[in-house]
Parts: sequence; C-alpha cells; structure tokens
Amino acid sequence: MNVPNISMPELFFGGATLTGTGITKSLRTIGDLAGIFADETAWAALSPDKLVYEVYSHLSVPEGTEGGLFFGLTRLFPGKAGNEYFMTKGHFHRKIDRMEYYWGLEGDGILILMDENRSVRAEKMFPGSLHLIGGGIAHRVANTGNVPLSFAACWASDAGHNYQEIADNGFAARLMEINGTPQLCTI
Ligand code: PAN
Ligand code: ZN
Repeated sequence: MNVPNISMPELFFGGATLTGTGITKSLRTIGDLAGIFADETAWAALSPDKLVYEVYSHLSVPEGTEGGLFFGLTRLFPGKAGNEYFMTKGHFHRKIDRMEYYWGLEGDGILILMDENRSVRAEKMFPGSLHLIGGGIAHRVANTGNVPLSFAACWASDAGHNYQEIADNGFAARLMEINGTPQLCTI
C-alpha cells in the first residue's frame, strides 16, 4: 500500500549551518559584551561593531512552554580582548535545574562550567565532542583557535536564561592565554 506522506524536512543541519523554516538569528558584537572581559581597556580598544558570535535558533514553541525542545547553532569567531579569548556571555538557566546538550561542530574551544557554589571546571570542545550540561550549571564557551568555533545546542523550551547572575558576579575563573596556551585563571 502506498501512503503518500513522506515529505522533505523543514530544517537542514549541515556541518556548521542551520537553515530552513522558522530559524531566527541573533548577533553579539563587542559593543554588546560590555563588562564581560577582564581587561576593559583592551575591550574598549576593539571596534564595538566587531562580531563576536552569532546564534541561529529554532524555537519550535513559545519560549517558556513546558515539554518542548529548542535547537541552536552558535558560531563564535576567533579573537581576544587582551589575553582573554572571545567567549559567549554565559548563563544559568532561569529554571535552574534545566539541562542542555552542547556538541562541537568545527574549530576548537573550551566549555567553562560553574556550579552554584562557584566551583569551575572546563571541557575541551572540538568537532564531535559532546557535552551534557547538568542542572544548576552556568555555561560559557571560549574560542581558543584561529578559525570560527561552531557548536550545536539542544535545551528545554521552559529553561529560560539568567544572564544577570553572570553579569553581576561573572564566572569564578576566566580562560586566558598564558605563554601561548589556554589556562583557567582566577583573576
Ligand atoms: C545556547 C547559548 C548560545 C549563546 O544556545 O544561548 O550559545 O550563548 P549566551 O546565551 O550565553 O550568549 C544556550 O546555552 N542556550 O540555553
Ligand atoms: Zn543554556
């Protein structure tokens, strides 16, 4: 019996791109990242229009809906403000117990994870790396390479984002280039 119900997918996830129906794109420039980098003079010397990262998202249900999933692809460009690698703002989820998967697609970087007691650890990201971010864990990614770092993410549609905690208190450690290698520093 021939059931004529096979369609093309609405979304296309090829390597490090996400295209298709209902994709939204947001940009974060140097100007959007005030207060994020340790060396404010080095940050201020960069063009405020310089693109640091872009996020392509597929928000399949209204934000806050219980039971749904969101999918995102972040492309984080290489660069530094002083000795600190370009990185995402980082956040806890507003519903703090909500978990998330990240996985590396292209480039090299480091995922910085901080629990609610401000204890920090980090995991290397590279094409094929898979990271389960547990509940109650703030997460931020730094690009330690010379090419864009792209990673995909999948998280609960009721997770939300709490940027304020990180804006107010930062992470307890920063990823700095010291003698040519990335190191977590508590400055
Ligand atoms: C990701 C992040 C994305 C950008 O989709 O939102 O990588 O990082 P910031 O949101 O910290 O600027 C995610 O973790 N969603 O929950
Ligand atoms: Zn998240």
